[in-house]
Amino acid sequence: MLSKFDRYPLTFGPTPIEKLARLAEHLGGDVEIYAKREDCNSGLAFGGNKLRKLEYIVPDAIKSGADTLVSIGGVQSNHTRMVAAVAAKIGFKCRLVQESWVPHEDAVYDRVGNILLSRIMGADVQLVDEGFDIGIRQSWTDALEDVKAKGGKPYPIPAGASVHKYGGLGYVGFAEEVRAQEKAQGFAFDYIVVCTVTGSTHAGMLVGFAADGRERKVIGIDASFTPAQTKAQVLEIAQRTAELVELGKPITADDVVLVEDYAYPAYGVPSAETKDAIRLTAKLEGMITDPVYEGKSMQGLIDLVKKGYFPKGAKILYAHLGGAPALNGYAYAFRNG
Ligand code: 5PA
Repeated sequence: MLSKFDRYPLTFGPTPIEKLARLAEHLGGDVEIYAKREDCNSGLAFGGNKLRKLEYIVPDAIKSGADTLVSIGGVQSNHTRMVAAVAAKIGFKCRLVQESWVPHEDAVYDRVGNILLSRIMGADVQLVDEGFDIGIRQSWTDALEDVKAKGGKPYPIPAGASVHKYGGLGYVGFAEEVRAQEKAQGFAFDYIVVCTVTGSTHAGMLVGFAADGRERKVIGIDASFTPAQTKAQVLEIAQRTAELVELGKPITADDVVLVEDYAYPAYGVPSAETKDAIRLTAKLEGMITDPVYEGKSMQGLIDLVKKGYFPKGAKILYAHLGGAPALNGYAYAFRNG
């Protein structure tokens, strides 16, 4: 579905699929759980889901004649860290707007983890005192104007690269890659569990898996705590991406499965249950998830398995999308493990 699009390789290649046997056993042994390790996909600044998306955006950035990638996220955004890494790799400058999306108080929150890495990679990091919103932001359009005013040529990359015209393509590729891995291993997955916020990861998967009728088997776990906006954005990106790749069948609102129960108490703030899910996965599997995204989707996966949401014998693929560097901003919560 993607052969007509330019791709600039930023990842190692297909990501491994790992069986989480001890976690599945701990949860009663009725289902099989696997993790697709998108968190280990690249040598660029610890990798993660944004690189698959950026692989289809970088050729357009280079073609445009721009010299500065301009993007936006929260203070501990993984996405902005990945944009900083990609800018370094392709020889662009990088301007990042980091808004106060998370009502989290920690003495070193704006000094460690993702933002630390972005600074080390040479990005021009600007802290802005605005709250959470996955839409287009004034601070970001101001930054684009500011780069121009200073004689630079900005290339705009929206939050999570999601509403970029090519933002959904990378995770169409994920679905194609999973299909090839399923063929090689001799079985297919019944469900794919994914963390959803700005929407293009989920949307891309939905389009990719729609090609073999599995669009409603992609179970999004909302971590935005603004699920109506996130769901609408997933649908909009999926429909646009379906047209781009000529899917040949319509994507409707009912195709977007988004579980809203685990994003509480706020975007970026882990609940006691999120922290328990992070500890459990770490202790049983040595697999690290974060308090903002993957900890919440892991909490959702664990709870849904416990509730019997998945039929006995189901094979579930958990997409591990990265994000561990943000843990440094939450050190106090884990001071006793
Ligand atoms: C992010 C996003 P989508 O935004 O494509 O829905 O992906 C959700 C997601 N897991 C899941 C991890 C580790 C993520 O980083 N992160 C954003 C960021 O600024 O880092 C875009 C919000």
